[in-house]
Amino acid sequence: MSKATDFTHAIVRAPAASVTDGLRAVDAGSPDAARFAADHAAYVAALREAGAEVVALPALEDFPDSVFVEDAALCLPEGAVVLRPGAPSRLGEAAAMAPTLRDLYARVEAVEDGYIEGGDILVTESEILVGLSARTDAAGVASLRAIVEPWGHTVRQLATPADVLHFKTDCGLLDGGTVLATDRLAASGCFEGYRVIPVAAGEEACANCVRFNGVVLFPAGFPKTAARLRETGYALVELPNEQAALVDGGMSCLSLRFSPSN
Ligand code: CIR
Repeated sequence: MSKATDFTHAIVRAPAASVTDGLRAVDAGSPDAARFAADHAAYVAALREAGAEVVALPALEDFPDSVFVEDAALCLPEGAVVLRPGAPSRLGEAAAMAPTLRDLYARVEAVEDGYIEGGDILVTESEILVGLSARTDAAGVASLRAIVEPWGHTVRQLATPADVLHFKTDCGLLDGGTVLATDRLAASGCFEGYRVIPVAAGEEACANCVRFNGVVLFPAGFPKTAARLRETGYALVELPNEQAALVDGGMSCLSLRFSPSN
């Protein structure tokens, strides 16, 4: 059992029709809301297949990016933390998530200073890595640290590579001590002490994956890295991600994964 990859529950939120207005660094076209919904249904089915009891929240039309629930909260074994998304259009998503967390957890705290998005947080077996980014600042990291260190966690502040949305845009946890990562992130030395499996050249967009119990939820369309992971012994579930990718979303962004404490 690993507390970093074994979970009983997941929270997801249905994509809003307004997901077509989702934030993106480069405009390669807007996602198709119906196709996004179909992809999301496949993702939720994969979570259930992997053993998740899925808490499915309704769409929030006022928040185009609210399908990416990971950025609004951090769920740990000891409690949940309501985060403070650094994108102004996303800040309200955190308050919208808070009541669900209070239903599921005895202990819910909130980051009150700075900004921090869940996409910048990688929880491993031994520590919590947080990458500073355009969405996450040092005050946000300090506020998170003040909450979770009394719970027994160690927070290590790192840098997300320039022009990369989130720390986890470039990495994903494969097991408690192994990460899939891009070379540009691994080159920073942030994974010293971990086993690093590099994504194949040209397949950097698949680094964001999610280990949930026995399987790795992995974006379809990255055959070299998929083969590399299977050869290493991981069981992959390949899922369509083209629609989410148009608004810079990936596998981890679409869920909060946890085992509630109450
Ligand atoms: C955003 O720019 O905030 C969204 N369009 C994508 C969020 C992706 N979230 C994540 O990687 N955790």
